[in-house]
Amino acid sequence: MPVGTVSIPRICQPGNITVTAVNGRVPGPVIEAKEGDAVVIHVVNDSPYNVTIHWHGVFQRRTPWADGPSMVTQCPIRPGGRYTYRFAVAGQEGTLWWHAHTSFLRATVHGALVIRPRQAYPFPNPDGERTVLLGEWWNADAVLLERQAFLAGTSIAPADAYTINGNPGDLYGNCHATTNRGISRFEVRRNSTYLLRIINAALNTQFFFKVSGHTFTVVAADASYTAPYKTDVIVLAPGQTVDALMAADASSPAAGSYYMAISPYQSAIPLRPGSFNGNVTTAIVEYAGSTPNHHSPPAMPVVTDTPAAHRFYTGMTSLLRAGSRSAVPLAVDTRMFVTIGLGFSACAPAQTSCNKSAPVVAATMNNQSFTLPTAVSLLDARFRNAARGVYTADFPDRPPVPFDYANATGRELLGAALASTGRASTKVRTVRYNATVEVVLQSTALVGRESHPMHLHGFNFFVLAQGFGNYDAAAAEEGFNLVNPQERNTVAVPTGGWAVIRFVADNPGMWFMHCHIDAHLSIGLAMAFDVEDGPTPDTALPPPPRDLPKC
Ligand SMILES: [Cu+2]
Repeated sequence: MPVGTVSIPRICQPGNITVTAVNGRVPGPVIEAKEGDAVVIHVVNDSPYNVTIHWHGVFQRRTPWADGPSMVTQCPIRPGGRYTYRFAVAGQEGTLWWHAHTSFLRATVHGALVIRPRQAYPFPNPDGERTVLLGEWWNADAVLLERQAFLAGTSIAPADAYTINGNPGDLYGNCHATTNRGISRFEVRRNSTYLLRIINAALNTQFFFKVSGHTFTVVAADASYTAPYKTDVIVLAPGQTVDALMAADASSPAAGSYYMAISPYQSAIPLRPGSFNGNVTTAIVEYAGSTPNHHSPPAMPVVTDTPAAHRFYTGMTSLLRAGSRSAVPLAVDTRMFVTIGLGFSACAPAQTSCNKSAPVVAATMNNQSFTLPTAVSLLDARFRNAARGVYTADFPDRPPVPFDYANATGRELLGAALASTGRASTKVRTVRYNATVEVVLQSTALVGRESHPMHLHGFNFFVLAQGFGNYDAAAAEEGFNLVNPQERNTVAVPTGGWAVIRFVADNPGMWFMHCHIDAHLSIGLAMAFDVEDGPTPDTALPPPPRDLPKC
């Protein structure tokens, strides 16, 4: 996979823009595999930036050096350098994706990773499949935008457009007459059923997804099969995927084509005007042999429709196959209660254009604002038993000061109760091999309520329960789904609420857990699990591959 510089037309503005992309295209190539395949990908960095590639959702069992997050499992591939990622996609089927895991590079460096089953799908075989990759586009180099925002201690501007398979569609703003990027088209045959593999590759935005005149049956999320779930709206947070069957059986025979559309779900409370792009992005579903004559676009939920998002996010359950039992581990070894959210901190010395007299926004988990090491990766430091000066193993199991998480706001409280909010540190939580880990993710309201899509590397987790307000263990445990909870790699924790996840730490390595909103990851909404070695040679951390990039 060559990563290089490419000139691409701006959206809604004349001229081209230079961005970094794989194979010269945004999105990049679809990687197709069968369950159990060994995957070998040579990444050649012809770009001016440091690059790593993360294989989002791949367990990386026995291959922790191939996971990809920069300075967590590897040093970046320098300009002119190369690295070969080798891993297996075993015990996983469905739609995943790959993306750069350095800075904001994933705005343009991403693509689908499709894993098909060896045998049959656990649902009627579709007549066709379509990959639908949702993105966010800036008419600027996102890496430079992120750099400027960091130096100034501000947030990056909203995207200039949302895209479906790289295109903004024909309703974008008032500029469709001048847009020099097109509209994506999906041809279908009447009375056929299609498997849509939908991926939210956007950096900072959750999406509502609809197709005019059609409904869906969701069959998988994050490459885990779900019980068939019927809906006319699909919701995806950054990092998430949904596989949905769509029957091409639109009732209006006069129409030959229908709009597919995405619109933003903005969970922030309060929602600041100007903090997001409200545009609807479209594509066309076209019936073969008919005259294109698209219906009006679907009625999208309003941008703040949290009930619609919550209905979808909580409506799915995992697919229990005949004769199989629930895989949810019942005995918990390690319990954590982790606050997630935004706070304030002082400008860091490296933020050279920051207003030193005003606080800047920082993000924390249990009051710790994560900062990446600079000299050596976490995994390398662990492998060499050389954590000193790189990370500490004291990520706390609770916040330092309990408070009214979902309601308390204001700087006085931040100052009084959270004196250390935003203090940058590199803390991991060490976990015994094979331990069952339960984490309550509790979102805070200090700066504003917001839904944070929390992503765990190296594992899927079961989502046992989700809710709004402060977590109440006694009440919540009554409602735990221990029978068929959805299994995911990214959960959108409800805005001003909580989610309970559980996973078995049976994969030794350093596994990043972080908000998949890049604007929050870059200011510290992250931590890592250090999963210890097991008792046998094949449950121990393997040595790094010879071509692992050096710092
Ligand atoms: Cu977040």
